[in-house]
Amino acid sequence: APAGTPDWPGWPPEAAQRYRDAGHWRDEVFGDLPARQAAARPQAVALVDGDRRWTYSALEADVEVLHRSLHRLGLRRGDRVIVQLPNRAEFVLLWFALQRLGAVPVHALPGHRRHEIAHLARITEAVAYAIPDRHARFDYRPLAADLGADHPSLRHTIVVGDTGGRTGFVPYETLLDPQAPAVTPPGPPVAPGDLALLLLSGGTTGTPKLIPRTHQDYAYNARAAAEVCRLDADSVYLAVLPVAFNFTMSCPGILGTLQAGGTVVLSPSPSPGTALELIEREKVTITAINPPLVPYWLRESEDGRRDLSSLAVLQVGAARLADDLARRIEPTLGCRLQQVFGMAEGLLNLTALDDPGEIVCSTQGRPVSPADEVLVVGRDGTAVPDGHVGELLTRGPYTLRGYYRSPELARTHFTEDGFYRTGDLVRRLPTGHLSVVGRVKEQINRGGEKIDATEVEEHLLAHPGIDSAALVAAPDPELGECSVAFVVCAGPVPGTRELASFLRERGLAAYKAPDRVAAIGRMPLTPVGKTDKNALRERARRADGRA
Ligand code: J2J
Repeated sequence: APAGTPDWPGWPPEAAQRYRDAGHWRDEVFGDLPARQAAARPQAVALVDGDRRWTYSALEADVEVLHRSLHRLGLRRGDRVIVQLPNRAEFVLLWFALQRLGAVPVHALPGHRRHEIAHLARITEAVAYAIPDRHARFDYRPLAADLGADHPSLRHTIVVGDTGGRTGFVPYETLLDPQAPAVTPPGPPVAPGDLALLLLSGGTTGTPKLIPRTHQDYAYNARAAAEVCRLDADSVYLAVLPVAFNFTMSCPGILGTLQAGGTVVLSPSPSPGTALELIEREKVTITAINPPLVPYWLRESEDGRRDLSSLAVLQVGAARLADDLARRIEPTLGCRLQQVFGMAEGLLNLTALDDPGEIVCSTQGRPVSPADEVLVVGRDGTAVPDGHVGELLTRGPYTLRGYYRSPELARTHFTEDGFYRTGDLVRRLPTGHLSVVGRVKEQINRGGEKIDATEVEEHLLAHPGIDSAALVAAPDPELGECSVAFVVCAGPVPGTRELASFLRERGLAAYKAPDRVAAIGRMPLTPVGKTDKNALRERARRADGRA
């Protein structure tokens, strides 16, 4: 149903009809993709994780077995399942099995902790939670046990790896049981307009928002991106950033590659050593990273130890790439740079592979769909001329019309005629290319990781030594931006380490801890009495914000 459900608003019927007529939305659901490709190219390699490889026919076989086991476990169409898995094959296999069932994966990031996951469990009333045993020196099992106790809707914890002897946890391997009975009757078929997944938004309101994506809109997102990247059955995509991230998943990422019949290689870590070794070994043709990784990749490739000749395209996005850094990429890595300006909410901009070098190095690309509508507006809401800075508003065939279970956000985040207010300040060139110059939303973009200032401030205020707190972005040579907490304290001022452990104990993801803390006698206020964040940002920039 393109019109959505009580949980989320869909597209108006006339828009939906236009998207179908144009061939953007097709009669396709993700659960069918492995079978379709297994029929077309059974022996082609679909997925590589270390020494483990799946052909399309092996992928289909595992997905079908997992699908049956999940059904036997009691999972049903429409059920939400929080998936918090790192870059391992199990993520991809489980994801497609959930799709076949019509269940909805909720994409948590590996860095999320009790606070974030509990919020997801609360909003989505998820019935299951999939975790690794350990990853990046964190044990997810105690977290899952705590959550299960607090959220009765969470009936199953699926563990990839060792359950640690905890009863009630389902070991992932037991789901690969070939004896699991076929799902009969399969129930009403999953429809292209059904909810396919829930993505997390960077958030700007104190609580992370959930983004509903349907089969037809998300499949189009991946296909449109794959076309701009010219993916085909010979493409080999290396997943470096977390697989759950929209960028890695569908821009064109894992889904765009599998739709094209190519090969997805999973990098267990974003470290340039690991990734460049995989590029050489697996003859990777395209991969995607964020700006803070770029200098490391350049340095690592400069010694020429690795043969990177297969690499045709390096996508860089999620935060602003400095023009000067952009210019070094093609000469050093010998591949095309593609800038990517995307958002989990939808709109995706890419530079084209044949765009002039100056455009590729100084803009963040153009919308991938001819049906994407883009407005650049001034403070009064009216369009500004090309070349002038304004807020980017957008609507289109793969951009949400509202958040999941959050009707109260309709008035603040969308215009009356359905445009999503991105909160990004851009300049549009006559060619349609967009250059990102800043933002109006209260978000900190820490090298691609989004931090919601309000959310962190609420936690800082819970610290007994802090009377008032404000979190702002400051320029950072490595991350592009880092976070600075301005605090008003009657007594001793807590340092960054103390605050990091305070926030960790409150269950907050580590990347949200302030990079710097600065004591201040009194918060600067705007004429209407709100914290003057512009003044604080200026102060953080000038004084380096150090306490
Ligand atoms: C400046 N800011 C950018 C860029 C995103 C592909 C790529 C990235 C994301 C993503 C994504 C930027 N230059 N090149 O979902 O599919 C900032 C903007 C934007 C916000 C969205 C994808 N690329 N940004 O980063 O949902 O502020 O998605 O609104 O995490 O990141 O963040 P997120």
